[in-house]
Amino acid sequence: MLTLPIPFVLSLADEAVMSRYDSHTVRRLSSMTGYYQAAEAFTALLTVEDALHYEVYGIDRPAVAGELISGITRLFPGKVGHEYFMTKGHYHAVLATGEIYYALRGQGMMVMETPEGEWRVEPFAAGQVVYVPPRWAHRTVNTGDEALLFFWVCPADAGHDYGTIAERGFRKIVVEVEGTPTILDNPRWSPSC
Ligand code: PAN
Ligand code: ZN
Repeated sequence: MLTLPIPFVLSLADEAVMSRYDSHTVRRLSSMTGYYQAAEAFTALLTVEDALHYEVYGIDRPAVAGELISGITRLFPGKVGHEYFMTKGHYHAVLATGEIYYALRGQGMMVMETPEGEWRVEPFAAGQVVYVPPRWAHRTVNTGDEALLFFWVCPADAGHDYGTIAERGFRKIVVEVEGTPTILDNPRWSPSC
């Protein structure tokens, strides 16, 4: 099936949005239940407000080989205990698919790992591009005090496997230690699934 070119404008103004998008996904704090280390701090935050945690604007395409999907994600700043706000993170359902991430505003890190046990945590501040190769699960972390905004592009048929990360987490977490973003072993990481 022939599909048509899609031009759109991605503004870098404070409330950056795309001039065209097909989907808008909203993740509130409550959707992050079980993801952070500090359960009590999480509950305390949630009691104050089930605030917007991150949002994704996407250009949707048919999930067939050759098509690409793209969009922007805005991840708000904050911490649960000492752990910085982050996205859920996922493997692609089709493991053999990669992705490009391009940071537009803010300060952060990308946490990545493979089923074989390789891991990397890369700086992800405005201007930084990270190529996520096939087989690498990926999560974005906001270590700054403004929203972290980034553009991403991946194969339309990649799909998302959230379950693996939801159950066992990533091997590494990013927490504030004496005012500095610091990479630590995840004490709750478990290989059992
Ligand atoms: C991105 C992410 C988006 C939201 O579009 O899906 O930033 O993060 P989570 O998927 O971790 O909730 C992507 O990697 N797509 O494949
Ligand atoms: Zn992805």
